[in-house]
Amino acid sequence: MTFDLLTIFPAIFTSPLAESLLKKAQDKGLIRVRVHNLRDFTQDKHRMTDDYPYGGGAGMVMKPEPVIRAVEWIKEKNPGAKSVLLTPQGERFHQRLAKEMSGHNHWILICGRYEGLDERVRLAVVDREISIGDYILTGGEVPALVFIEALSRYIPGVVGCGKSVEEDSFSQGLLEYPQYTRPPVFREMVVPEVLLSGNHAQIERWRRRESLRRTWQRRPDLLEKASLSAEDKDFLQELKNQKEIDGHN
Ligand code: J9Q
Repeated sequence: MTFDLLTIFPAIFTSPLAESLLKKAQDKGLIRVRVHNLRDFTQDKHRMTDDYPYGGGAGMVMKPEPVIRAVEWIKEKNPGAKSVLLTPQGERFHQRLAKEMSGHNHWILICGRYEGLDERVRLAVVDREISIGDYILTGGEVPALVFIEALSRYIPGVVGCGKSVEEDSFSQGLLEYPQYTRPPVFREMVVPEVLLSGNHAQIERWRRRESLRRTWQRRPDLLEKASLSAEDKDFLQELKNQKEIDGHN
């Protein structure tokens, strides 16, 4: 899978792409990430990528020509490439979208700045618009990294342990159960005995229940879409009944 990044701050990507999962995925040839400086697509003497907004107002707006020139240059050489604009106005990114979009193998990611992008860029060259959530950011660079990592994880061989992609909390639709490692007692806090028992059926049952408990406590909205067994539903009913009695937690 290829990602072509368009940004006015290429250095932001240096470390995130040079460490951990994304580095290994590149080293294995499973993904290819190319970072392009939008300034290199300007044609004026001062290599300007932004300008004052027509109609006035605070901040600067990204000029259309460098972005459009960059996207068209990449698309000419790669007719299958699709472009994504990272923007708070885009479709909300989530796990299902990451999986879906991992089915396409060439993405051009346009990192806009917060004040905005000339509207004609959208009309001319943008195929999709994606938001990673409702918060203020300075630019689309961090959202682009989120996009790259989330899609890359669906490429066979990128995630070390083959099973853990679809098993991971969001794919399952539930939050993760609590994890422990050595030592068995730390500052008087003990590891649940069942985890030391070696009884794998009991351990699986405990983990499932803790996932359900956490999800019910912290993200009850997720339970609506999760696929739940009769035993899961019984356990959730127990939790709710217990809450009626306790009046808390
Ligand atoms: C470019 N806040 O926010 C959420 N998803 C994308 C963004 C974003 C932002 C500012 C600039 C993208």
